[in-house]
Amino acid sequence: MPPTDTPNGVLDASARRRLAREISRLATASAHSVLRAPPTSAVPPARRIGFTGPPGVGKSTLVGKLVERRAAAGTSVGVLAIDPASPYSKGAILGDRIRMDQASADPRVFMRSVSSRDSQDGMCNNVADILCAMEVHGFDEIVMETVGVGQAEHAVKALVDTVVLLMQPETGDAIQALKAGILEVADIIVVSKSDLHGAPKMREVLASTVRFGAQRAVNWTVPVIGVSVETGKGLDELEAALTAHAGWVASHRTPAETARRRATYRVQDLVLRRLEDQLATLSPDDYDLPLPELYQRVLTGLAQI
Ligand SMILES: Nc1nc2c(ncn2[C@@H]2O[C@H](COP(=O)(O)OP(=O)(O)O)[C@@H](O)[C@H]2O)c(=O)[nH]1
Ligand SMILES: [Mg+2]
Repeated sequence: MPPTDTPNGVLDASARRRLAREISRLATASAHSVLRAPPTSAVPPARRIGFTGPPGVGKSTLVGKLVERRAAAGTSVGVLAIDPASPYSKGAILGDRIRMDQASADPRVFMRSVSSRDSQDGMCNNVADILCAMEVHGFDEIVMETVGVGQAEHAVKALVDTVVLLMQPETGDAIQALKAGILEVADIIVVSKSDLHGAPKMREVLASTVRFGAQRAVNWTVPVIGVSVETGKGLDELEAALTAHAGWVASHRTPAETARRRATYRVQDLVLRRLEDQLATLSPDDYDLPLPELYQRVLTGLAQI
């Protein structure tokens, strides 16, 4: 629900409660119900930053630290953390809340974590709408944390302005990431836990991969930054890279392009979810139909909104 005062990202207790409830509602709402009343985005929109990477790589810890620093500098920040679906997800949510607690005591910071439930792409339902619902509150920045599981990266890429990918030293993650093409979505790469042994080596591997890989964006070379939240190493460098990338976005992407990219993701997400629902209504007998007929049946069902 939009706030009544001029929104500046500083929410009182009741606005916080309302936004938290709205996020929970959207995270589990059907495609159908969202279509009836889609939240609209604010003008001017918030700067959106996504943090992604494997579970345990240090995303929540880094986001907590960064948000604390930015809030101290006067920036209002809304954080959405999307947890992986797992039997332990309750623990994971609690873990995120506790680690981000220090930052969330600041009135300029709003944080919420939601479960990714059973979604294939590691996202919750209606993530595009949740971001819009947050945006109307006037945050300067919106930060989204997602677990890197294949498709999620592409959702993040479509929905935020800057993607920060985290990798930690001494794991097979880098190799896996190279295979899966995950590095391709990153605007900034962070080697997390750089107080640990093996961080310089990991940085070197990633930096040379970036250097010798195909350059994806004109005038932007993906920086690889060693960061440790334990020691504070690399945090200034990361903030400088975020500022530099904001400048790049401002001069290389038009608001219309950004809006189109987000709208494309949104409609694709809604249609895919409708399709899943539609497929679930088929009976075993339907699969005996010739393929063209089965195809037609599914299409007809999809059209019946
Ligand atoms: N040594 C070290 N450990 C860290 C650092 N950042 C995070 N961790 C630890 O890594 C673990 C996972 O962190 P978390 O932020 O929950 O990772 P997430 O699953 O990616 O959100 C926690 O036990 C953190 O304390 C760091 O800079 N150095
Ligand atoms: Mg986390």
